Amino acid sequence: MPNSTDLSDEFFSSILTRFGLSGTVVDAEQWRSGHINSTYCATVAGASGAAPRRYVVQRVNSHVFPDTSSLMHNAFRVAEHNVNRVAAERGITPDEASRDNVRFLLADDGRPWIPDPSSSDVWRVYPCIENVDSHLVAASPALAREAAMLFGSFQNAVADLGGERLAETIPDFHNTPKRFDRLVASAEADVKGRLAAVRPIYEEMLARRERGGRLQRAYAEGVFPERIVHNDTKMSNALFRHGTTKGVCVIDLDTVMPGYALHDFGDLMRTACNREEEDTEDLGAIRVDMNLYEAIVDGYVSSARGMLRPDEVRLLPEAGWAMTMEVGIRFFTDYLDGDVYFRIARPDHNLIRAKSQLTFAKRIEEAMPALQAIADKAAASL
Ligand code: GN1
Ligand code: MG
Repeated sequence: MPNSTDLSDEFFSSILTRFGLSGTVVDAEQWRSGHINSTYCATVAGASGAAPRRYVVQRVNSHVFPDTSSLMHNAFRVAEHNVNRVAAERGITPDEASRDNVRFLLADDGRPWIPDPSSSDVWRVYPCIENVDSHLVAASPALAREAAMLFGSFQNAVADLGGERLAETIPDFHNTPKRFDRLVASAEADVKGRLAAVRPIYEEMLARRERGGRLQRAYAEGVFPERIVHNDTKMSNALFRHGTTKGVCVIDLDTVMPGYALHDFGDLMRTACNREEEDTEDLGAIRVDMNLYEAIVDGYVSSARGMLRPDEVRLLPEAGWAMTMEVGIRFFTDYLDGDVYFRIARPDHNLIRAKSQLTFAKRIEEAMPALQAIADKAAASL
């Protein structure tokens, strides 16, 4: 049966065979949600009457992740730890837990990835988590709360990962001051000559540079410790049981690294408290939905309660601001650089994304007293 992707059934077969799946590939589709890696879902026919099974087959972008081997080493360790933890908590086997949690398959050489035949990218495979939905934005406080609980529980689950410190596969990933430095360098280089037309946005971003270092300063002062965190906690990386608001698991373990728990809350706030999508052009519709915000504070603080310090919880709204600004300046920097990092669907896509994020950051600034009051109350309840 022809599949709808740019790759043939035979290509998917050749990959899946290396992961011990020799059945016939009967269908494949591409999932286009991420901005970096390429994700496909391949259906493999079951042997003699067994039901077909679907597998997520992902190509990891080696331009963004030059050290793909460390990335997969991190992601594999974390996924195994999480699956074992969930299995122990629910009294089920790790295999059963992997139905509802990411668990990478091992290839025939014992590694959880294989090289792409014609590039420095790598391929990995995990059984598809079935009967789930993902959402780009949170349609209700129930969904937002549940997403926050999934990310908080994930932080809890990986907090006791033993062994060596996880590799920093993208150094300074959420170092907002360095992201500002790179923005300035790109504006000075202006390789595509795009700056002149968008200088007011650049100026508005630069005016926020000092504030961009608040979390790093708090960390340096010992307000909160480094932890193992997910680092890409957008709403769409939380899965829900199909048709319900019941959380199933978090996906996308590419950037699990040592970092700040606050950044995980912040990136969720960026995507779950704004009812408009990341690339909306309707800037006037962007606002902070206080009901969604209250829901994620409640969900996150209740699920990560044992780990969090009161002074850390007081910084939750600042983290939402920081992650929104940071992602905004990363989109803008990429626009100035000529769109070399984030995948785009139209020429000004990164500029549109940057404008929406800057707008949401401004709405957070205006809402800050109300946001802070809710965080302070949660901190006092610890
Ligand atoms: C990228 O590819 P995706 O959608 O999982 C990016 C995140 C950004 C996000 C913005 C490795 O994530 O940091 O927050 O786009 N991932 C990387 O939507 O840079
Ligand atoms: Mg990601």
